[in-house]
Amino acid sequence: MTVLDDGISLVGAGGQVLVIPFGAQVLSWTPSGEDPVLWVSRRADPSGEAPVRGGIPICLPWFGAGPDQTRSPAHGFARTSTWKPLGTEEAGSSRALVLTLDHEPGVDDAFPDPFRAELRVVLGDDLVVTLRVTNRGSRAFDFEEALHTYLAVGDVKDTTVDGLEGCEYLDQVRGDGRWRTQNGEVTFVGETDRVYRCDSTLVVHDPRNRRDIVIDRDSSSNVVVWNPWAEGTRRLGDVAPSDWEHFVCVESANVGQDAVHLDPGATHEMMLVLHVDPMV
Ligand code: TA6
Repeated sequence: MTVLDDGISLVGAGGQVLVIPFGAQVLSWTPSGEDPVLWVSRRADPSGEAPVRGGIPICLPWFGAGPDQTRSPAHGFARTSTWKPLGTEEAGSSRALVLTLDHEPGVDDAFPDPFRAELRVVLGDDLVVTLRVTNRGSRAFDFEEALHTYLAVGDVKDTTVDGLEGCEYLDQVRGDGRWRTQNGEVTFVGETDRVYRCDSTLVVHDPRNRRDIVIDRDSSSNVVVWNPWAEGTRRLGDVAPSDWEHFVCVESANVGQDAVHLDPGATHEMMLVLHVDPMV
């Protein structure tokens, strides 16, 4: 039995979702009559010793190596922690699942403050994923978060992302710390790793699959757009050589200068809504 065999499924009129308690990771979402929308690597590590490559990993309470660039594991410990499923709910044709993670004080030197994280996954006509973080301590803290969504696309070289026009971004591939402005839609012509500041609705156009993936967000100041291309894939042990062509990560996030400041007892809620439309 591996962490990948441990999934909880939600099945409803809107389709099917699979969530694993390891990382509270949504591993698949297949709307009725559609192909799967989320990409999972065929080389994903099932051992529970490393993050699972694909689906919607949760980056929390820091992103990458954190604000000081020294923290490990990369993207925080939430994605390699086992969350507690609280059970499923049915409301009309919707199906929901809630999982929680309690982080106790002093367990991790890099993040000593206690918090409760709650992930709510709702399957209706759309997929709605809400991440709530509550400060259970007696002092304020800052945290970073991302829903590191791997979208399955026919070919990333033909894929475009609309909705980021005019938004400022940091180019992590150049790594020069300069803010640039997005001109037109985002296209993919090489390794791409950008942190945008924007709050608009996004549309990922996937002409090969003749569909658009619509991304709505609430309380997320950033969008991270990532594809490793061939070069970056060589640095990853869990992606087969040509599989980078078949996904793009478009992540709802609050990172860097947009990290969330949370007072004692306060809760922050970030929401992601995914929807698929046939391409017209
Ligand atoms: O979200 C983009 C990013 O932070 C990239 O810099 C890239 O490294 C990617 O995430 C994957 O990170 P991971 O720790 O899952 O290998």
